[in-house]
Amino acid sequence: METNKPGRGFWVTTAILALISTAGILYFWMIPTVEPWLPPEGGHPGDQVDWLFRFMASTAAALYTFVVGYIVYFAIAYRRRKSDPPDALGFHVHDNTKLEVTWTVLPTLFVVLLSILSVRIWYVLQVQPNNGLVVESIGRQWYFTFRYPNVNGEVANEMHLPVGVPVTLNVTSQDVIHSFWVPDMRLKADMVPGMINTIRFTPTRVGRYQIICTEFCGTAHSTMDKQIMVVETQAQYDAWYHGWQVRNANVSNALPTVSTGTIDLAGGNAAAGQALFSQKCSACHALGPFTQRIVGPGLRGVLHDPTHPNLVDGDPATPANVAKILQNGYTGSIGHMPNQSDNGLSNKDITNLVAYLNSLR
Ligand code: HEC
Ligand SMILES: [Cu+2]
Repeated sequence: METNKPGRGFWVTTAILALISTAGILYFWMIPTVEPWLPPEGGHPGDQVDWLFRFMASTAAALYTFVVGYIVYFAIAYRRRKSDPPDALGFHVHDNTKLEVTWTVLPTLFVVLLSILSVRIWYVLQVQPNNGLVVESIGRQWYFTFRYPNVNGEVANEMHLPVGVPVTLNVTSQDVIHSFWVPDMRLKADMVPGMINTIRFTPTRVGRYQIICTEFCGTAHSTMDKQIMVVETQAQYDAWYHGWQVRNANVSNALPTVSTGTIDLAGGNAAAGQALFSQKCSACHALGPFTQRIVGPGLRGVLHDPTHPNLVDGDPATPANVAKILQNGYTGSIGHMPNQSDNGLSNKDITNLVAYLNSLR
């Protein structure tokens, strides 16, 4: 006669599943020590994020093993046998209050526990009051810039931070939605135009960590992984920081103006233009011939190449017409050249950039 008492097969299966799930728990618990795909944490609360990941992954591995394991075991153990009559009925169980309460209450408690553990880390990341160093990062198509207290303008390319100092990072975007991701720090924040998102962390390990944009943001999105977060000693950081204070001493902090009139090209400073170029244009423009593309055309011969008599908008290649493109932007067959405001340029910046482009041969 059939019975609902678990037999020997059930207990053997349970023992095997217990072994497999223990292996699963150990595997996930030892990440990232045993797994090269997860880099070691570079900071706090990245360590806590990893702890939570290990906890969730290992408990999920154990649960998954038992759920799938029992489904397979029961499907085999209680299959219809050749000897069974065609109208055979399985063993039916109705209403087991104790069991039903257990399988409702235990998962509920577990989910509540997960929420509590997650909220604690979320609090560290997003809610704690500002302290330490406040840095801003601005996402642009297709690079990041950074602003530091008491440094004029923006800092390009690398973001430096002193090790062990808490950082409040405010991120936003100039154009479309980007997302600021530093895998080593377990940090991620969406960069949304017109909105500031804040994350807080403390880098604890000296090193160079890749900054990646993880929100598809246009044709050159895939190139938005070249910039580095440099975590270094306080002395090294101070030297770098003072370097930018000096370098940007004459940069204006005023918001870029959207000008409508003609820009006065007299007195342009090619050296200042060159510095601006590497900061604001080199993500899209190489200093090679017109045919050398990044996003836009190469600009070395833009004003002095006999084979390039006209600009992309059809106007003759003169300084005034280059200034007009910098002012208004231009969208043509190659792509989209942002206008003055989107590139964050003052009139003076344009004057200097044109002087620089004019100096290229
Ligand atoms: C987001 C990418 C991007 C950025 C940033 C950018 N440009 Fe462009 N630029 C373009 C594209 C694309 C074109 C070509 C547009 C077309 O014709 O389709 C272009 C065209 C130009 C041209 C016309 C070139 C020619 O041969 O006619 C000049 C000059 C220029 N850009 C200068 C600059 C300068 C200076 C900066 C920095 C302030 C800059 N651009 C920033 C994408 C960019
Ligand atoms: Cu992006």
